[in-house]
Amino acid sequence: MMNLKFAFAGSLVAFSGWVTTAQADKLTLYCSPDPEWCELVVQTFEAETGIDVDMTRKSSGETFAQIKAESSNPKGDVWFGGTGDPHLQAAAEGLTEPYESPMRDQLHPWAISQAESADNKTIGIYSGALGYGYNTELLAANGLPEPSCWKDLLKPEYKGHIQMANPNSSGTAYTTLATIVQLFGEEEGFEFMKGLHANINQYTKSGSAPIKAAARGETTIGIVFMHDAVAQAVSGFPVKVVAPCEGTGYEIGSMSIIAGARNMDEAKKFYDWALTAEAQALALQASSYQVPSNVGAPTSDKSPDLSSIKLIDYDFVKYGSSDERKRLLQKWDEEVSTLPQ
Ligand code: S7P
Repeated sequence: MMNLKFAFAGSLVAFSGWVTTAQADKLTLYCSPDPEWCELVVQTFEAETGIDVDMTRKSSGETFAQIKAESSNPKGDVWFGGTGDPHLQAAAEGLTEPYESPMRDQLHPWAISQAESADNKTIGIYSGALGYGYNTELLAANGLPEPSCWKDLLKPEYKGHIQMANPNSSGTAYTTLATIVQLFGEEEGFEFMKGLHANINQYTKSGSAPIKAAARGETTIGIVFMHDAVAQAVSGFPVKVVAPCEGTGYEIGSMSIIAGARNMDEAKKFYDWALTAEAQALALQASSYQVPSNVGAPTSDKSPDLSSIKLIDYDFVKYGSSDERKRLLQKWDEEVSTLPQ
């Protein structure tokens, strides 16, 4: 007959082993691209690995703020997507963990240089150019001229017709601010932002919201990444995508492991998986038209062709640095957002 004492002890060992396994097989993911993409990534990763993912979708600036606020007791494991600047700031502030994935040799050089500029505490997962889009029907109904340049957006006839996100919460809008400063210089760039402010009807929290609103006729023009405008046009909305005539900035959408991640093994598993061509192909299935960083991942012929757009030499190191990002946001808060409209 079995010794009950040992049987009980044995089952305790088995039980505690099971608890350990169950706890280890999970991942807390902070996700900044569009919700449909985030959800598809989670479902596919869970199905392929059996790892349970607890995902929160927040814009890039908001996610940065959350990771910083939680830094003494980190709750997240991986930050997937969102514009590269706040990922670089997180790296500079020691909020993210260095990691060299075995998948690196499958990536475009721009994805690796993003990693190298941050001591491997982040990596590029996609790229896309900034621009804007407008609702062609609403533009015509209001008798407005077709804009094609950044400076067109300052014309008084567009008053109340333009939407962009708030650069504090949104990586897209911070990219807009940094792009304008790099294109026109800081003084003229801030004059531009003040003139633009006079025409803005709403600053949204999320970067892609303005073009979703334009698609549905709630605003005429939305300043967004061009791929976000393409997504609306492909869905059948009357949206025209504009690559501004003066040239424009771009993003290297990034991914980082959070320093002190509680589920480090799962975080690395997710990171390696997210760099595969198959995982990156999920973006297109979720109607996200960025250029993927894995050279073998498909790019849609509807994605903006970055080689045909006049791109500025966006200074990721400077505009992703902690001091510069804080300084520009504070200046925008004090000198632009407080102006009457
Ligand atoms: O998924 C589309 C996209 O534009 O969203 C990301 C962005 O960070 C999220 O929006 P926020 O501007 O609200 O932060 C981009 O990285 C991505 O291309």
